[in-house]
Amino acid sequence: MNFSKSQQLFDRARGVIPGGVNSPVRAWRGVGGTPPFIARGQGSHIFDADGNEYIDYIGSWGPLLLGHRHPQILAAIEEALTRGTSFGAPTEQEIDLAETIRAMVPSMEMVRLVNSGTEATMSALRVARGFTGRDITIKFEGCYHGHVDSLLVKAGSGVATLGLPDSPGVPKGFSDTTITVPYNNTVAVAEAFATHKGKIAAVIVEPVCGNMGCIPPAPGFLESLRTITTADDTLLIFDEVMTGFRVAPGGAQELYGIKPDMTTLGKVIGGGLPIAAYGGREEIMAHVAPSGPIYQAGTLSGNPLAVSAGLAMLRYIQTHPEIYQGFDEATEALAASAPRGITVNRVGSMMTWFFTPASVVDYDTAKHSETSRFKRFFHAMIERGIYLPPSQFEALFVSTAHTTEDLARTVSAAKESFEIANG
Ligand code: KE4
Repeated sequence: MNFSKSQQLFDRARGVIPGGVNSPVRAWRGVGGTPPFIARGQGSHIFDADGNEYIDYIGSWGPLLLGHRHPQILAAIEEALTRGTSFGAPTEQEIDLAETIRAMVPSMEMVRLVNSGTEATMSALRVARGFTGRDITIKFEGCYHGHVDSLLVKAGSGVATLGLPDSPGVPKGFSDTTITVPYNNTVAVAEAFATHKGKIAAVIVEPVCGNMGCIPPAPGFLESLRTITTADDTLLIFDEVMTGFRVAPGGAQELYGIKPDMTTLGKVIGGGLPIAAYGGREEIMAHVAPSGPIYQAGTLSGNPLAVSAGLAMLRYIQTHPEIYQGFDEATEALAASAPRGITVNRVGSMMTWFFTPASVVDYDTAKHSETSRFKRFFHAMIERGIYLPPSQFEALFVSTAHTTEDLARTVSAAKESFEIANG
């Protein structure tokens, strides 16, 4: 494949944008090489500046459940455009979207719209601390909740460890109140609660992890989080920015039957436009300004274009519940292409091929993956026109736009690429 135009653009971009990208993972640091600069997308395919065509399994990192340029999403945005782009004032469509979210995710009795997943998780944590009057929060190693200062934390070794900042610029005071424990480890969570009884404001968790690669919750893990948080009046926050509307119409909380106290959403609810949300029990959300004292605000929160795209997306999901069966079948076909020695984790249409024979249940086991083999696999797939997340520690996404031909081509390319990776 020829990447010369992308190379020129990448050189130019690095002169004015840090690393040449507006989000680090896009720079291909995890796999090396030049990231294609994308010119356009259509359905399940994207086209780069050199005219190369790919089957797209990133889907903008999750938002494009229906693929690129779905006609109903485009029509909604075009209709909204006839009325303007932004007002900084309440609109009827924001109520429609909040009511639709509540109908699909009933634990979200009240909803606040924001502009990114990071804003949603940052705000949810602030509300949890303000509501409980406590400062400590628990997160899980390998889970990513956006670039919130207090969540950019790398645990010390062991469990129930108060975290250390994982990024320069995060004052130690911010991370001092964050405990990081291994995912799927209920003993570690219990130890943290025993050590900090009555002081933990919230546990925030990806109910299906996507940010260390796809890792499902172990049987009983989410139930144990629900039990232990309830017992200590701690709020359970499901970060469903990635899983919301993707693993089921009502997200992971519907799939696993667990009712969190708060939920964060993003990605899919905007259909590709910038929007996110947080919400939960009315008694909690009543504390959010201006109805309560916990401040949170945003110039473009509830933006009419993003809201219109989100409404079209959610209404499509509501009227096409069969897509989830389709996701299972399509993604299972990809999963089945993995040879011995590759561990596949999949929940619905999110999936990861881990280059390790051992089961992957948390960050430590995910890190056993041989990233050198993943890199060879990744580049072999790109050469065959298959566009995967450029990291072993990300999930790929299947959309309704992926055809049986796309999947057959991908399976065939994967078989060749696994050979090359293992060669
Ligand atoms: P944003 O601030 O990027 O909209 O959302 C942050 C976030 C919060 N919670 C979860 C579970 C998430 O997966 C994310 C963002 N996901 C990454 C993909 N691993 C976004 C890709 C990127 O950082 O460019």
